[in-house]
Order: sequence, then C-alpha cells, then structure tokens
Amino acid sequence: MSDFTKRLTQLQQEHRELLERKNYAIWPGNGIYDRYTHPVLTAAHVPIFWEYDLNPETNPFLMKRFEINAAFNAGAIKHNGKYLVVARVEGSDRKSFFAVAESPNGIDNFKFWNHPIVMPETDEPDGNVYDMRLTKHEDGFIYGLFCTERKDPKAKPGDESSAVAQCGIARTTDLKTWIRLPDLVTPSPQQRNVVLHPEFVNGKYAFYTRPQDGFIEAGSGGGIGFGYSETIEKAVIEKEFIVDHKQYHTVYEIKNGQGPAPIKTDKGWLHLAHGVRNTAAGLRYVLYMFMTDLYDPAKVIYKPAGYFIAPQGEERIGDVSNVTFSNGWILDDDGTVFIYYASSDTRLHVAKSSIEKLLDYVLHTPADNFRSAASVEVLTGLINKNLSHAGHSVSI
Ligand code: M1P
Repeated sequence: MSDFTKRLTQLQQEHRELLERKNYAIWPGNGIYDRYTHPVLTAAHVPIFWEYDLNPETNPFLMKRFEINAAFNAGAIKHNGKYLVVARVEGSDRKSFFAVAESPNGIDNFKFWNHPIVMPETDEPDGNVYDMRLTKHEDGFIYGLFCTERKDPKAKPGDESSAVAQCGIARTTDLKTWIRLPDLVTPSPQQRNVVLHPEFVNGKYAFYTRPQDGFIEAGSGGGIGFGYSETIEKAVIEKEFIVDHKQYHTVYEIKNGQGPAPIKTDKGWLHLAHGVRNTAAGLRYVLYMFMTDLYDPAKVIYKPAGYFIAPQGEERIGDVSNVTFSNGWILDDDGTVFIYYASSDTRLHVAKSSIEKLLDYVLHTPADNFRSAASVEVLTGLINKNLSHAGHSVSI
C-alpha cells in the first residue's frame, strides 16, 4: 500500500472517529447549565476534501493545500428538525468565512455541509467576514447579520492593520442560497456585534448595535445600542441609544456586545452578551445575561451580577486566549436551550440549559451593586439564611 493510501486511510478513520465521538454532560455543574466533555466543532472537523487535494497525480505527498486554522463563533438555528450552526471558519491565511455544520441532537455528531456558504458581496468587497447572528424574523426570512471588515482607507502609509468594521446583512430561507442586502448604515464610525431583533418593534426593524469609535476600541460607543430602521432592504438607523452600558469595575468594563438574538419568554426577552475587561494579561472576554421588557426590548429589567460563562481549563487557551464568545443559541420545542459558545477564538462548545433554569438564573441572581461592601452584604445574607436553616432541612 502506498504512503498516500496509508495516510489517507488513517486520516479518514480519525476524522470519522472525531465526528462520531459522543459528548457527555459534566456533572455536577453549577445548576444553571451543563458544560460538555468535548468541543462540538474544531478545525479538525472540516471535511478532509476541504484541506487536501485527494488526487495522487496532483498531490503525491498528500499535502494540505488549504489549511483550516479554527472553527468558532457560530450562529445557530433549528431548521427542518436539524440543529444547525453557522460557524466562523478561519483558514491559515487568516480569512474567515461561513460554513454550516449540522447535528441530529445539538450536542454531538456535528458534520459540515460539503460546501461553505458562498456569501455574495456588495459593490465594496469584504476583506474579512465573521460572527454571524441568525434571526428568524417575523417577516418570514432568516437573516444573517455579520461583521464585514475592510482596510481603513484613511490608514496612514505603512499602517497595514487599521480596518473599518461594519454590519453586513444577508437573508435566506434554506441557509444555502443567500441574498446580500446593503450594509447597515448607522451614525457610528464603526459597528460590530449587530443583531436583528426577531419581531417588528413599533412597526420597524429593530437592531441591537455596538457602536465603536475605532476597530478595537468601543471608545465613546458606550455599550450595547439599539436602533430602528423602516426597511431592511436598505437599512438605516438614524439614531442609536445605549440599552446596556459598559461600566466601571464590572466584567463589561471595556466593551460589551449582544450575543445571539434574544429569546422571548412570558417574563421578558432573555439576552446573552459578552463583556470585556482589561487585565495585566490582556483582554478577558466572558458571557453574561440580562432580560429586557417584553413590550420594550430596549429596557433592561433584570441583570445578574458577574459572568454567566467564563473560560475554563483548555477553553482559556487558543489563538486569542482568555476568551468566551457566543453568537448562537437554540431554543428547542421542549424548552431546552443549547448555548453555543466559542473559546479563545479557536473552537466551539455547547452548554445545555432550559428556559426554566435561565429564567430562574436571571430573575433570582443578585444584581451587581458595584462595591465590595455591597457584595459582602449580599453574601452575608445568603450565608445567614443557610445557617439558620430558614425553611429547609439540608445539612450544612
Ligand atoms: O477576539 C475576541 C473577539 O473580538 C471581537 O469581539 P469585540 O468586537 O467585542 O471585541 C470579535 O472579533 C470576535 O470575533 C472575537 O471573538
């Protein structure tokens, strides 16, 4: 047997084993959600025929011809009974693109479709595209809003890293064929983490935005914004206002951004977002939750203190370490919620919860009171309640 055939056989076997690997919930967990033993998607999940030319005549050494570096930040949706994620797949050339992977159960056996998404461009070609948020809108379409990044035309000569980030918009009904619409226009110099609200609000399309002054820094942008557009075919937000501010000495001190589209419950809209703070070791990205009013999705009514998911163990390490980021979750028919979160810009994981648990978490976790003494007061209340065995008989 030739080396080509031997290596290919081994690669195919390892790939099959990876895709068929079972994922197990890690117990006892924190009661809010279960993490799982394995990531659901990694660079190694892409089909072998994406990376290798499989013709021994043109690739006698069976070399990788198109290396994939990472598969992470994914939008998510349940479609035709399948759990689909639209991952940010990044090649070794640093370019990201979108690709759909599907699973029969939402927690393992994720398999990429044969072809990545061919995303049409506007008149201004995209330099890089990433972080798609999927919204099944009441107008009947599935929208994908994502970041489109282009070299900053005002960059000084020699500056090859300044870029301008804006919100690209595309729509589809099957996740295969996409119609690209003009990029969102807002009053802010740059935008990232823009998400379409699933319902019309005051008869208009409503967007969560993340106004920012520069490519990395949110600056005076101030937090997660909100704005309306009369139309989606040429979406323009005239006025943005901040619904969830970045704030001193919190996990969202430097910047924050809406995660996936919010989930509607009878108590209000559940939101998942990421918050960023600075440390001596660089930026740290964690996830947090809040709830907005059912009739005014721009009004925050509950917000637990601190993070909901922070990088743990191997999640802490990757291309951009100390990052958890989420732009996709799926509410299943039985109330289960699959939260897809990526770690350190490298791989995608799932955490499983339910509407019941998430509501309990958001409604009953103490809010941040912004001072150490106030935190100690909250903790003391909990300790005293437990020590007095108020209303229960569990041994301490
Ligand atoms: O590298 C961490 C994240 O940085 C960006 O998020 P934000 O705009 O909030 O800083 C995005 O590029 C995201 O993809 C990335 O995971």
